[in-house]
Amino acid sequence: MQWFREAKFGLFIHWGLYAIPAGEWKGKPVPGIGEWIMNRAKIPVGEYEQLATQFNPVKFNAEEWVKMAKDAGMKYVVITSKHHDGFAMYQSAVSKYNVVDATPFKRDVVKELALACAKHGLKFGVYYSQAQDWHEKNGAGNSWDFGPDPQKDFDQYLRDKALPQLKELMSNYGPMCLVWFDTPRMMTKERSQPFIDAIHQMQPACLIDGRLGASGDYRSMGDNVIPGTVVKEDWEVPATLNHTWGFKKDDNDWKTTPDLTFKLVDIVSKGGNYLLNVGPTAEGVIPQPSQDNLRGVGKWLKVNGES
Ligand code: JFZ
Repeated sequence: MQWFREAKFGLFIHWGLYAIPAGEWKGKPVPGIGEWIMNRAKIPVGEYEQLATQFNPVKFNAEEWVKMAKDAGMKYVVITSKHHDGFAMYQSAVSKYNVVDATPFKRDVVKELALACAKHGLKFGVYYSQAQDWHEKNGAGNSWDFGPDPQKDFDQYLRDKALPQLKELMSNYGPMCLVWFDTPRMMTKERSQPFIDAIHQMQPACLIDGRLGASGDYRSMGDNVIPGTVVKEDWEVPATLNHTWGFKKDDNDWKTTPDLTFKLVDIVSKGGNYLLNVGPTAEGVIPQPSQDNLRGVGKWLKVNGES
């Protein structure tokens, strides 16, 4: 826990195929958060999958993202290695539905970021949606293609995709500081245990967040929720800069730099960590207002001697 307690401030990155529609499907705005568009618009797998053939973020530069995080005073970076849509942002032998094998881009995003973090001295971790996988017939969440969850062979999905993919992430990307699991639908303690065992065995120093389905190494607060008082256990607040996590072109309601700075100080004073999110575009660019905000917080930290 040592590094986590000292880190205090991290960069969350929600990036995937959903950055292409960016909140709009067939010319119509889809309500809700950007990375949920497949679910909110009930897009069939066969149609959504086609986005992969268009994914070509030529402006992606891992080192620039990491340098920005450093300028902000952040100490760790967590990227969506697979969100609920089931698309892996790294090369996976378990499923061809990944950024290297299914896109014209053909580059391993997780690898490039892991290397850039190592080079610039930041900790690196991954978000992995262990339960919801809208691409798989037995994954949780996709009822529009595959029917209700209770009728699925959820254990088949866990055994054949989620757990093997987690092991790939633990094997191929150097030291992981944490795995950020999420929305533990249908995850019992028994179903969570193989994930815990694999992480403990393969990377004993890797932390597990609070949303796996069994108690983790620290508590993940509700999104953007800051507790009123000091909390005894270790905790983290995941938060957006606007309202969405994944890029949405019409979400321009940005928090201000003073507000973000105040929230950071508030959280840190109560013993927590602030994991602030950016949603890069389909071209691989972090929206300018996000960059300006994060660098603005970093400037305050510098002036006030905390960074
Ligand atoms: C989840 C995801 O569904 C979402 O897309 C995003 O990745 C976010 C960081 O996590 O959404 C949640 C999960 C938990 C809570 C709220 C939103 N919660 O506990 O308040």
